Amino acid sequence: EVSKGFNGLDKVILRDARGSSAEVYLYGGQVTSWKNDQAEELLFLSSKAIFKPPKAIRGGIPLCFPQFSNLGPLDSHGFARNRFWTIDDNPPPFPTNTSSKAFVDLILKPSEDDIKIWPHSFEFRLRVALGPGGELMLTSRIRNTNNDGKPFSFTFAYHTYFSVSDISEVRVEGLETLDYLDNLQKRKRFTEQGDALTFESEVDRIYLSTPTKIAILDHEKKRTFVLRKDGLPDSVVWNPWDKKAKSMPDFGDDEYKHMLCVEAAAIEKPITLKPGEEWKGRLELSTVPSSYRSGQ
Ligand code: TA6
Repeated sequence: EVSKGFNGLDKVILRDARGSSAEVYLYGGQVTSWKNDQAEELLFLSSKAIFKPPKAIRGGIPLCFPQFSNLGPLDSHGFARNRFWTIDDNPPPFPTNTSSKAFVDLILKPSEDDIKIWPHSFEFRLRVALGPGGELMLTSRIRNTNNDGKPFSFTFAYHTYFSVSDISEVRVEGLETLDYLDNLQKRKRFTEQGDALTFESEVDRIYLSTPTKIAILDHEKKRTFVLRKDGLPDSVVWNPWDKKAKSMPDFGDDEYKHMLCVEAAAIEKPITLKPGEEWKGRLELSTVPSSYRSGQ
């Protein structure tokens, strides 16, 4: 159902029969909450998030489109997360394999002003759904609707903020041995050593050609997030740590200890669409109990 969220901004609340829930703001088309059937919040949302356009909401799953970070002429992460989306009442048939009843379809099309800064027409349809086991499923479908015959290229990320008990007791599995671009070293290319990722300082990396499945283990909660993706070859891993955290007005000084961004993305090879073509990028988040095998 649609209700009023922070600052009177409209949000849609999804609930399933088992008690899982999710919330997505029409502002930014941004998921800000995903709770399991124990009503535990699984996403990080900063206590200092500013729910005031044009500032992006700090947390949940910001949508980075049509540009990831500063990889182009637009403001960082593009403008989809800074726009009001609308509910799509009659979406074209959604080729999704879920019988999910708890879902909402949103749509974003560029305004005249948007076309001035990014001279293309598009339809960006987002479906947010709760799966049969409380999984959170996001499907983005982006279509080139240019009538001037022009193709366009874009980069994309589901900029997901996971809630973790203590960043110093988190491991990420699935990115071992892969190449990454280190944003802290002018995006120089490195190769990950052969063990799971652990965190003891600022990390900001774009892992390239990553597997469909990535696991994020939270020691204290004995819980593993499982991220499954399709159409999104790259994975960004980000924690600002203390210094950068202090420099962000919409982020609490200590909040870096309780969040980690692992972002399903298409960055190294931008997506190019001819008029009429559509791209689909899917993200499915779930949790499983995990016996945290520290040090293994
Ligand atoms: O997640 C990677 C990143 O590009 C970082 O470099 C950092 O800038 C982060 O996104 C947050 O960006 P934002 O514009 O939301 O403050």
